[in-house]
Amino acid sequence: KPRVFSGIQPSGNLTLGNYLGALKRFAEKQDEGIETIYCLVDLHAITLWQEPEALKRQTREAAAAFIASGVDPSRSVLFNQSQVSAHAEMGWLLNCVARMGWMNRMTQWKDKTQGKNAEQQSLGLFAYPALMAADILVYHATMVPVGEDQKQHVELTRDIAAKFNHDYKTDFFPMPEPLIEGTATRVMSLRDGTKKMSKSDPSDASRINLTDDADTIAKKFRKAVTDPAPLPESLEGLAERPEARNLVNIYAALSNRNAEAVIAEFGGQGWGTFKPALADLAVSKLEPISSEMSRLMNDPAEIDRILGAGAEQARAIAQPILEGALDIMGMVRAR
Ligand code: AQP
Repeated sequence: KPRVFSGIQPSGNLTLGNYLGALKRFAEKQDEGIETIYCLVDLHAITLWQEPEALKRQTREAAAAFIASGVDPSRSVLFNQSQVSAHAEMGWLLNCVARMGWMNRMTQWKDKTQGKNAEQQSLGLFAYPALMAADILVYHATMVPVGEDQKQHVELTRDIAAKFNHDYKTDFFPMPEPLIEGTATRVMSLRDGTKKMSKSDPSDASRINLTDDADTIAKKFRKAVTDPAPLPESLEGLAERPEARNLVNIYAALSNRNAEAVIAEFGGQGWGTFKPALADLAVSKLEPISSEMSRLMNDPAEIDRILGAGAEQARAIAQPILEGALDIMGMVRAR
């Protein structure tokens, strides 16, 4: 039976990249009637230091963003990772299956340690992909909707599952598939079309935050770095123009069309026409989300209640799978 699992780190402001690459698609998967489990991965967030009060606020805000984007806690399981201890326990088991060399090859590890002394990074940051594998495998999830940047981690999850199955001569773990679909699988920075839009980018102008107001959204798109040429008449004309391609893809994803249809409408027009149209579209899609988020944030106790109830549902699925893995690995249990 197909089962979807995915997560987001509550490590700061969620961005338009997180919305188009993840949240919007999470709601779509739920609406297709597939069993969906979504997690705020707070144990991943602390691989880089988080101010404790800020982490709590960000976790509630991310939960509000899920709900405001259409994830319905009565149809999807929605919770924060640290409330379901099976994640950390399965994480340990898989730390003992995964190899250091595999972790060393992860591009996210390389990116996050670039220009820094890797010796000074937390052990958790290095082991992050094994915990992510545990997040997925502890539900026997088969489908993992993610942005392009997470593809390598889902492939590693398959390698870890395959090694476990091989080492213990079992078919216990099903192989999860990354689902990377749509026109916005990699939304780029508004300041540099070769860099991913990221919530941890030091420049706020590089991203649209889900909490930005209409004026800020319009200003950020107006100031987005582009070349001066008008939009091309055909899709091929975007090939060597990463900034233009990014803005066209964002327009396409927000309007549920493909890039071709956007070029058919705007080809030959200048940025003076396209950027305001993009800003208007983004505001019309994001404004209802940000106002629903602020409404939900007025009642943090209700958000905590929703996450607690989701954690209970998650535990009921994860615990027997964790027990199964422990048994296969030879851990004695009371009968
Ligand atoms: N720019 C993006 N375009 C498309 N999808 C994206 N995602 C993130 N950025 C983009 C997708 O959002 C989900 C959650 O990501 P995450 O928060 O777990 O971590 P991340 O991928 O490391 O995201 P950020 O925003 O770049 O966070 P920081 O700056 O903290 O590292 C994933 O499915 C991801 O693909």
